[in-house]
Amino acid sequence: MTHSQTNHAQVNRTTPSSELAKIMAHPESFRLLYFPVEAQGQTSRDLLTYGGANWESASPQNWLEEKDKTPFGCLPVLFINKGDKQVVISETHAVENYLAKHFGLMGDNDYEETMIRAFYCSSVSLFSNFQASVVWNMPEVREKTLAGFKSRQLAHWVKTHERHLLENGNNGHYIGNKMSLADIRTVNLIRHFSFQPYGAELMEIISQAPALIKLRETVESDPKMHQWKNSDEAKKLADSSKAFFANPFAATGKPTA
Ligand SMILES: N[C@@H](CCC(=O)N[C@@H](CS)C(=O)NCC(=O)O)C(=O)O
Repeated sequence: MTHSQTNHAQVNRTTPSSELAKIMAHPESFRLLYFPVEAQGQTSRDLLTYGGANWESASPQNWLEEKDKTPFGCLPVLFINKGDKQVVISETHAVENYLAKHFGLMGDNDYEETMIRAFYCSSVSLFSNFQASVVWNMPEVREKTLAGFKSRQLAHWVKTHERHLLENGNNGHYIGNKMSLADIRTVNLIRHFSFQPYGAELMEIISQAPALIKLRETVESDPKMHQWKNSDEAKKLADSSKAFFANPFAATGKPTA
């Protein structure tokens, strides 16, 4: 097994950062290690697809054994390969930001980059809030927290994002007339909502925001994204996401108060 096939982080911290940066600037291939669902892995998979990278998706074979061999004991982890050299990075947002910058999805100037980060952070915050207050909350309180999430956080996010998208001309992008990290992350947030057992209630709210719907259609109809989303691998990830979120505690055990 070559280093690029293992799931272990073998970062040589004694290598000068300038050498590691060269690998990151001119990688030959990537390997994304994540569980076989969309969730926190999908934006990176989409970025690799959109960037036309030579990449493969991998899932842990025995997570409990592999956990401590990853940088932070959690996934996703991205392996960046060049020849026999490798850089390993982790933490979803660090990985996504690196990939987006590498593939030119962070705008054309400081203003655009900052705005892309702002839209991105807003969608990431909503995702985190949703995960903590609804998905991974105790099932007994979920009905109440879901109602609060829908009427407050989701409604507010939809209203403000709709306004920003309309201000940009309702062209299916947050900034200018081109794809960015924010576009891709928001579409994955909407997809994540749609995978939940109560997804129809969340999608009903989003369906009242035509500019957000247009954003989703624009991202998903990009030729590379369309091809990827219609691949057997991507369809399997969507199906297993729905199955996983039907009962997330089946995999982890129920939380205690
Ligand atoms: N702070 C990390 C959190 C990632 C995270 O929570 N990953 C989950 C899957 S979405 C995980 O690895 N869970 C398995 C575990 O914690 O053992 C990030 O943003 O990447």
